[in-house]
Amino acid sequence: MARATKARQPARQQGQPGLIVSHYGVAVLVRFDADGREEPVKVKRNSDHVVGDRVLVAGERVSSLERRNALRRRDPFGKVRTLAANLDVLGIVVAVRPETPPGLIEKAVVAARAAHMEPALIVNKCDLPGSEALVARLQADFPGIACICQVSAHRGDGVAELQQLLAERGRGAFVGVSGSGKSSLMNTLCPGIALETGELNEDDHGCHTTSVSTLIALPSGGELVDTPGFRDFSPVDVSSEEIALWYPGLMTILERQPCRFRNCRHRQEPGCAVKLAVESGDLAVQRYDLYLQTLTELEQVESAAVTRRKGLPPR
Ligand SMILES: Nc1nc2c(ncn2[C@@H]2O[C@H](COP(=O)(O)OP(=O)(O)O)[C@@H](O)[C@H]2O)c(=O)[nH]1
Ligand SMILES: [Mg+2]
Ligand SMILES: [Zn+2]
Repeated sequence: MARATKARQPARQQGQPGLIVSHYGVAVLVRFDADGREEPVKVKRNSDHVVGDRVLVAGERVSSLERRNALRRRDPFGKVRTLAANLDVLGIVVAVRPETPPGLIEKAVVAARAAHMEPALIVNKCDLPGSEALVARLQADFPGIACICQVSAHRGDGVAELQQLLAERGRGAFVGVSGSGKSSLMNTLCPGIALETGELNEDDHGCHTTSVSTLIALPSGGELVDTPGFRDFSPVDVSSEEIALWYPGLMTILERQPCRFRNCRHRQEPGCAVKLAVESGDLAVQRYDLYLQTLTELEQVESAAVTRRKGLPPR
């Protein structure tokens, strides 16, 4: 029956334009441009549709329109998963407790810049002692980041600033280690959504069929994407060759003074502006080491991908 109906549909059916505002794994909720009506539409479990995608819906068929950008991550099995599309701001949420592992902010900044999203550093829990020192350290370490906000989801400090940022920029998403306060911040920004906070284990989420990702319209303007399991972070769309161009600290050096070789990876190459900056103290050794670590990780991922493509057994 269904097939017969399908066959009768005109081949060039255009479909109705809309926006994916929620994803339930096997269905998406589409908000139609024409009248703002929201309707669920079934999709295949592994279809690449994500929240933030502009789509055309024709009957049961959902086709995504071209994306401006997408936030993607590699899961623990090496598979790349798209989390959200068409974002303007990536809010990197950190706090004095739990500590953010070294290099994670850098990776998130690289991912944001490479995808043309504005990276913003959001220092949450500024009600806790030690926050001032953390902010000072981040300001010194990330002079290239225009927006470093101090907030407290509990006390409400800085929330107005964050609201203004999102209202001005448009659509944002939060990344950061589990426990940094991403859900608490969203609850503060959008009272009434009542996201679970606290001790829940984010790792569980991805495996469950109920895993939902939603676009939340903020009363103060702008939107936030709430995606479960948004913490472990490695840039996906950046190659080992170009990572330095976006890397905090290295980016400014390379803008000022390119290396002798165009494809310099800044390890041992002669005429390397980055090595020179390390030697002269312009670039902190710790920062340089974090870069090398991320570079090596990325090279390993790339060579594993080549091995898979060639069907060779992994090394
Ligand atoms: N002191 C303090 N604790 C906070 C603040 N925001 C969140 N928390 C606490 O930090 C824990 C983790 O918060 P949650 O929002 O679940 O973090 P998520 O894992 O990043 O979503 C919870 O126990 C929150 O109550 C804050 O501004 N100040
Ligand atoms: Mg959470
Ligand atoms: Zn170099």
